[in-house]
Amino acid sequence: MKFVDSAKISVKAGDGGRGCVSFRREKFVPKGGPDGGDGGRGGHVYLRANRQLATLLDFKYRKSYIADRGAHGLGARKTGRDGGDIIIGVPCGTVVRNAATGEVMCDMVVDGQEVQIAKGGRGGQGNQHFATATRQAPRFAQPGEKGDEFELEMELKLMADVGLVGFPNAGKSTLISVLSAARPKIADYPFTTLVPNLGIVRYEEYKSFVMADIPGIIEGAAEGRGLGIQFLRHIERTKILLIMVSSDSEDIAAEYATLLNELEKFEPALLLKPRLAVITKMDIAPEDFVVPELDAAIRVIPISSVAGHGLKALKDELWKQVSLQNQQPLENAGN
Ligand SMILES: Nc1nc2c(ncn2[C@@H]2O[C@H](COP(=O)(O)OP(=O)(O)OP(=O)(O)O)[C@@H](O)[C@H]2O)c(=O)[nH]1
Ligand SMILES: [Mg+2]
Repeated sequence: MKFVDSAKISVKAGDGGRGCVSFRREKFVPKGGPDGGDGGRGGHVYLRANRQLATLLDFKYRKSYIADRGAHGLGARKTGRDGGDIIIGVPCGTVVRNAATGEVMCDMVVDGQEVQIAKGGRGGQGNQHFATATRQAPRFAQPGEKGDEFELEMELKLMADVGLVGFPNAGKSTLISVLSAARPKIADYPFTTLVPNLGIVRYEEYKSFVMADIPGIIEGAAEGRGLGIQFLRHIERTKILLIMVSSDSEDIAAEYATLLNELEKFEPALLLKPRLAVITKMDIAPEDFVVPELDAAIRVIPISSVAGHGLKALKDELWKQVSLQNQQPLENAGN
């Protein structure tokens, strides 16, 4: 599975229409005043995030997007028509850079987010505006302004909805392998996973969400122990965190607290995300195992990826949370 997808396109907003030079002509009025209308505005180019789109593949086939120019002004003070705007759909998670400078122009995050990426040129003023007491017959008008023009570099980062967080060996990769088509390496030694894996979890018919399996975290990860925590940036944008602790952990509550603590050291905002906890490997838990309460506000779901226990309840709960987040209104959508 490919996580980063990129494309380069050029966009050009429409130029403004020219202002018109014209003089009123009426029967019996030999020398009418200036009546040249203004040019229309050139079309803008917008980008709009669309969660139905999954890749940047379309841009391999079409690389150039040019909006119409504004129509030129006409006599009798008629303003030219504005050029039509263009809206280019991009998948959520597309970062857009100005190819010439490398500067990030926008980050398309939320479904429906719209950004004006290239501004159409203003129409020029017609000669009707330039008449003064001493210059009653201006024979000039303004040209239209140029529309913006950019080469854009787009990069799509597939955004995970759910990020798996746990100590090494907690069973993160095993969970993603039973819930999705992802086939990460699974082994009974710590730090099996070195790079994040993404998997698409199908839910009922037609529904799905993306899960990110990342390397294990240990106490002191923020100070560089284990694999460190830099890979936590892969879950910075997930909607939900799934905190995973194995049923054979020596102290489940302490392990849970350590994980939250390391998350907080990386980025305090991570703790503001909705989260769920699972106790994994319930198939090897002793008979008298009691599912602990970890945090008053969150649900703790016991599961076994190997035996398939609790997975339906987990998927139901994850879907519920993901769709709740999807319904959030546009906020922090960037510019
Ligand atoms: N009995 C049992 N073993 C499990 C279960 N889930 C995972 N394991 C085992 O636990 C070990 C670690 O599993 P992984 O899925 O690789 O764990 P991880 O959290 O991805 O580990 P790292 O990538 O090292 O962080 C493997 O030997 C798995 O077979 C489970 O539900 N029951
Ligand atoms: Mg793993």
